[in-house]
Parts: sequence; structure tokens; C-alpha cells
Amino acid sequence: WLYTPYNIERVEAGINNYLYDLTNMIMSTNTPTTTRANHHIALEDKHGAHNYHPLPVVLSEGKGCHVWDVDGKRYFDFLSAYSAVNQGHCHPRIIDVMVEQSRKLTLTSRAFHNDQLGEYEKYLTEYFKFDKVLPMNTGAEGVETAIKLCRKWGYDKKGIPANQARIIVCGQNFHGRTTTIISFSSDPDAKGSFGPYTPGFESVPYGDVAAMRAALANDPATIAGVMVEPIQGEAGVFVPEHGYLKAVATACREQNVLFIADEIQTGIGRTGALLRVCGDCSCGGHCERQAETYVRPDILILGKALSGGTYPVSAVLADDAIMEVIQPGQHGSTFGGNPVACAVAKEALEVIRDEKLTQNARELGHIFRDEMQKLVDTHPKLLTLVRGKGLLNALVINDSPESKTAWNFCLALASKGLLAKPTHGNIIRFAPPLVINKEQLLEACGIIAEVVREM
Ligand code: IF1
Repeated sequence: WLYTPYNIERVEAGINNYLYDLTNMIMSTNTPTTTRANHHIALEDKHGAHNYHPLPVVLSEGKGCHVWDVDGKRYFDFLSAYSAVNQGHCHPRIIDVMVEQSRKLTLTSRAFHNDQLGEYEKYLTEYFKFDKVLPMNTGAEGVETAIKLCRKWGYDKKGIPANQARIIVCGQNFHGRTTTIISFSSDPDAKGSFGPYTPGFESVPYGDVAAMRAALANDPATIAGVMVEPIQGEAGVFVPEHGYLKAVATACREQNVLFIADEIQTGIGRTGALLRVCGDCSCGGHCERQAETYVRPDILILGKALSGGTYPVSAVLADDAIMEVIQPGQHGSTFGGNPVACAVAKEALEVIRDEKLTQNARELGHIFRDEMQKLVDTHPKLLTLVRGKGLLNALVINDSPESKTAWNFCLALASKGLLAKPTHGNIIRFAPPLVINKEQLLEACGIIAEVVREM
């Protein structure tokens, strides 16, 4: 086992790691990073735009729920590229399909047909039980697509007067970073100084059914849609009260308004359900059991894990009565629906099903929150609470959002071999790949507990 090429690399990397640590000690640089890591960080700093503030870790390999840095140090990945690598890093089945398809045909544009698109569209629409899909690449493009589709439906089908269509969104939302999407953001960093903004959006507090009903009662003839995240990720993993999504969807139906679910982060098993709108079930909303809580969105947006984090693939799903409003020339993308994306996404969804990753997320989610709750109970000075669903969870640090406590917590976690990132200053999101097993999860919980005790 030790002498497989893979492990020999590991041993070599370990020796390098030791040598670099030694160099650092001798030079007393006093930085948490090694010379090799610093080299990469300095390059980014000099030549890249400073639009991110990453943890000082430079990764070069990934497998399953682990990643390795340039010095061969192994970490648990508890961010999963913001829930894009649900299937685990470099899943062999997905990589094989990607390589195989890349050798045959990568891009045709939609000016011609390709032999992967139709198969994928059939598979995806059957998997999520919608009539049609419109394939795109990034999550933000998926959201833009849903907005255009919703507005056009509003004009063509609902009869909203030209340029009057409105879409209701929620406060503290995160739907992406295009100029239209940031127009309805409440985050000053995401939105500030990027105006003028796209009109036609109105925001109501998240989780507040009465506020949503009031917004929908105000001139409903000009409202085309309501767009929500079933759990707000960026806001700090805010789980709305049981029944919220159903109540919003019902209010939408009463006013002939489309209910749009942005499941880019919550979808594809992450929260212990195939889609979060299914409630606590993995049926995809097609069993009787969940009838009271299940919500079938009129428009469903998927991204991130749709490719298992190997390739940007997003999708907008809807039934014929909605999707038919989009005609040739009205929307598209050079790369949307390309053969590699189609082959990869189909395999990525098969992996979710074959490896029962939704169920795993649900079961391990309970264990994780139980373990974290023990820490919250025993360390109330440091920890406020744990919340989440499935393997999308957050630990709230008992300090102000301006404090450095959560950041320092994450640095300490990284030094012990676990990667997570603070959001909104004092919240730490924990979202490992869904392929993590119970033993690994408990080991990771042990690392978190160690840091809690030390802090
Ligand atoms: C970044 C957060 C996660 C999303 C939902 C659309 C998109 C996203 C619900 C756009 C993207 C990302 C982007 C990433 C940070 C990240 C994020 F912290 F900002 F909120 F995941 F938690 N809808 N989320 O969460 O998808 O265009 O990026 O493919 O660095 O901006 P995209």
C-alpha cells in the first residue's frame, strides 16, 4: 500500500514539507505559511485582482473529502468549493467521463446539435421531473436566465404591461454577482459603487410569510415572480421556519406569480434532500409523504454540484407552459450545453444516486450538529449556536461580526488540518463533501473540538 506511486508522492511531499518547515524555522519568518506556499500567494497578490481574501493555504490536490497543499499537508475540506464538490474532489467516475468526452468533442456551440445534449436533457428533466431545461454554465447565469424567463412569461402569459414586471426577492440574499443580480443585493460590498442598478426588484425580509404576502398583495398584476434561496447560504446558513417555502409558494399560486427556487447551493443532496424544497425527504418531491411541505417550484435553478465541481455547469428547469416563451435568438451562451458539460453533469447526478449521497448528508448532518451542540453547551463563552440541514451547517461564534475570532478559529482549524471559511465575520460554515464517512466526520469534529478547547 505504501509503495503505490500515489503514496510515494505523499512521502516525498512530507519530506519536502519538513524541509520547508525547517527552512522557515531557521529563517524565523514567523508566518503560518511555508516558503513554497508564499511563492504562490505572492504571485496572486502581484498579478491577480484582489477580489478575494482567502485563507493562506495553497492547495494542489484533492481526493474525496480531502485536499493537500503544495507542501503535502492534508486537510479535510469543509467548504467543498461552496458546495460544488458534493461528490468529493476529483471523483474518478466524473473525471473519466470528462477526459473521455474531452478527447472526442468539447464544443460545437448551439449553432449545431451535439450527441450529448439531448441525452443529458432527457436525463436531467426525468431526474428532477420537469418538462424542459435551459443549460447554462455559472450559477449567476442560471439566475439571470431564470429572471429573463420569468419576466418574459409575465409579459407573454400573464399580460403584464411592457417593462412593468417586478420580481420579489429576500433580504440578505445571495444569487450571484452580475450587475442585475447585485441590483437586488443588500450586501454593501457586493452592491456598492456598481450602479446604476437594474430596476424591477423588491426585497422583503427572509422567512417572513406575512411580509411576503403583503408584498404579493401590492399590485399583483405586475408581479412576475418570487425568487428565494430555500436556505440562505451566504447570509450564514439561515434555515427558514418549517412551512415557510410552502406558504410562499401557495401565496404565489394565488396571485399567478412564478415561484423561483435558487437551489444552486442547497440542491443536489447537500441539505439531506435532493432539493431543499422537498423538505426532509430525498424523493425529489414525488412521494405522498411530503405533500404538506413539498413545494414544486415553477422555475428551479441548479449549478455548482451539477458537475461535481469539475466544470461550470448550471441549469434552469421549468415546464413547457413557462419554457415555451423563450424562442430562438432570445437567450443562450457559447458554452451552455456543451458536450463535456452534458456528459459530466449526467455522471455527477448518477454518482449522487448510486452512492446515496443525499441520505449520507442527512444522516451525518444529525451527527455533526449533535457533536457541535455538545461544544456549544460546554463552551457558551466562545460558541453561540449551531444550525443547518444535512451537511450545510454553521457555527455562530459568540463575538461581534467585526471581531477576528472566527477568522482566527479558521486559521487554527487549518493548522490542525481542516479547512472552513468564516462568513459575515462571526459565522463559520461547515460543508464537507457528501462522500465523507462517519469515521472521517468524527475525526473532523475532534479537530473542531480541539480548537474550541484551545481558544
Ligand atoms: C463567490 C456565498 C456560497 C449561490 C446561490 C447563485 C450563486 C451562488 C444561492 C452564484 C454562489 C457563491 C459564489 C462564491 C461564494 C459563494 C457563496 F458565500 F457567497 F454565498 F456558496 F455560500 N445562487 N455562491 O450561493 O453562482 O455564479 O458563483 O456560479 O466567491 O462569489 P456562481
